[in-house]
Amino acid sequence: MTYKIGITCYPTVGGSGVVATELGKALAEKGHQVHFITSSVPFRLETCHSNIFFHEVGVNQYSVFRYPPYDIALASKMAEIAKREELNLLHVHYAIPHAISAFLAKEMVGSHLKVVTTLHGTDITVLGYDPSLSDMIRFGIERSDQVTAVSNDLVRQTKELLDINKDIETVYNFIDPLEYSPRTGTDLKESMGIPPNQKVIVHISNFRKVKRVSDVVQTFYEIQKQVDSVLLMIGEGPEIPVIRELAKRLHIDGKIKFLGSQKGIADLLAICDLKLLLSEKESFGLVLLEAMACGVPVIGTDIGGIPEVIDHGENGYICPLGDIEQISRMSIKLLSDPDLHQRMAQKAINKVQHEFHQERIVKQYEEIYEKALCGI
Ligand code: GMT
Repeated sequence: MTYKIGITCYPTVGGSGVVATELGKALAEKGHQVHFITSSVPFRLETCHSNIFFHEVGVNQYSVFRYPPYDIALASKMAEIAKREELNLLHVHYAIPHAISAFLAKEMVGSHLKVVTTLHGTDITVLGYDPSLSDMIRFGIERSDQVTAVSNDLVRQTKELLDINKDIETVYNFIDPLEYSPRTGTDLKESMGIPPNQKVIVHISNFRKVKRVSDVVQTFYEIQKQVDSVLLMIGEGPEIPVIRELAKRLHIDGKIKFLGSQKGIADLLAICDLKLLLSEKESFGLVLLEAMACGVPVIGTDIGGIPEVIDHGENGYICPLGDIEQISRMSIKLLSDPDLHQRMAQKAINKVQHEFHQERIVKQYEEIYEKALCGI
């Protein structure tokens, strides 16, 4: 059975946009007709596909509007596309405002149009605490036909924080195995001026406060005292100047390469030996999967969905939030023992291929669509 599906997400850089876009691409490959309804072309939607359509949401800038009404324009576009293209369902990623706009569109089109909402994290773990939004988030979730969240921990937090009884199914993040897999034979390390024996540690994020990037720098400060290493910082965000300043104060700025946003992440991961994600909020941690799929062991904090991704001592380590001493100790142990590193790298690859494989997760979403359409 194939469906006509409208997908709405934040189209700029970010895990939720990546998951939504990769899902759309995979669904199209399986014969579904996919209509992206977003403010601009999702950044991962690089290739043309006969089953993929893009509908831009334009907002009227009329001068009486102090704030252009994006949510209404989105609802209106969703309803227009749903009617014209005879969509079966809208799958929205991120509760605010997408679930609310989808609810409005459904009211306009009729109850045969189903709404599936996927919660990605900060729509609950940050916005859920905002009294001006929490009732609206609850409403959007309760009025969706099916709701998913990207980890068991996010399901738990959503139910507790918003006092919701509705079933929320965990559907983990996934990666495209063709894009993320171990690679050898690149001369990238050499071309970046990194000596062959120097270890490469990497951090990838949007450099917001929740990512605690200063903990990454503090950890690297300890590591480089004992292991000849370099730190790659990939991504852009408001904390970059703070991090640069910290690196300077610690006299390790010469050992840190700030690469900004990058497209060929798999090529960069191929030269990395360890990935650090030391966030204080992280509903899943898509970047962990990307690293693991490329055979890079990971160290993450014991918060959110991270313990559902990393098996402590098997394919990486889980350390207490902010415990620089323990994180550094584990990093040095991993970087100094080639056999341990090799074992963990292989287990990381296996875990991603078994539990977070695109095929498995896309099938799970298709089953959820079926449930929504059957009114279960
Ligand atoms: O990590 C971010 O701040 C971006 C954010 C987003 O909304 O795009 O990512 C969230 O969704 C990803 C995909 O489901 C998850 O892998 C990230 O863990 C999650 N981020 C947070 O919970 C902070």
